Amino acid sequence: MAIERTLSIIKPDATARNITGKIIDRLESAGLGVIAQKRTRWTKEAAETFYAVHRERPFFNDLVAFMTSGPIVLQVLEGEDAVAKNREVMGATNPSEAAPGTIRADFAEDIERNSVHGSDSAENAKQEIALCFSADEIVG
Ligand code: 3AN
Repeated sequence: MAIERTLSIIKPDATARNITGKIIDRLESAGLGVIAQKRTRWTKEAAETFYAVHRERPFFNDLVAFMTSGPIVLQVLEGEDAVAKNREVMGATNPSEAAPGTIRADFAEDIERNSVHGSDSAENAKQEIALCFSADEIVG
């Protein structure tokens, strides 16, 4: 297994409920290390750029509105098989389909307000990390 990096976002539904620590605990307990982290609030432009791949989807405008509705926590996670490991710990996009014990099964409110994002491939992880962090903000 390779040491990988992946982008993680704690979404506005989770920051609003003050559960960022609980979510980070799940990630760290699974062997993922936080090597970059910042709390911020996205502009509409930043959210649209990040989710550009979903531009044609019917939920795009709602997703952008939600992701700009409050603070988020951007993180780079590092560890063995970090991309797949993070998605395993997150659980399925729709919390009603998420495996028991996953972040989304335990904390997500619905398919949109689903508490966390995780890159879905190593290639997308590289792009998303570059979009959200400068090299000097990542300290491994
Ligand atoms: P994931 O975050 O599990 O990789 P994606 O990349 O398919 O899921 O979707 C990106 C985000 O768009 C999701 N995290 C969720 O917030 C939102 N989303 C996805 N599908 C839907 C849907 N059918 N209705 C509303 N929001 C959705």
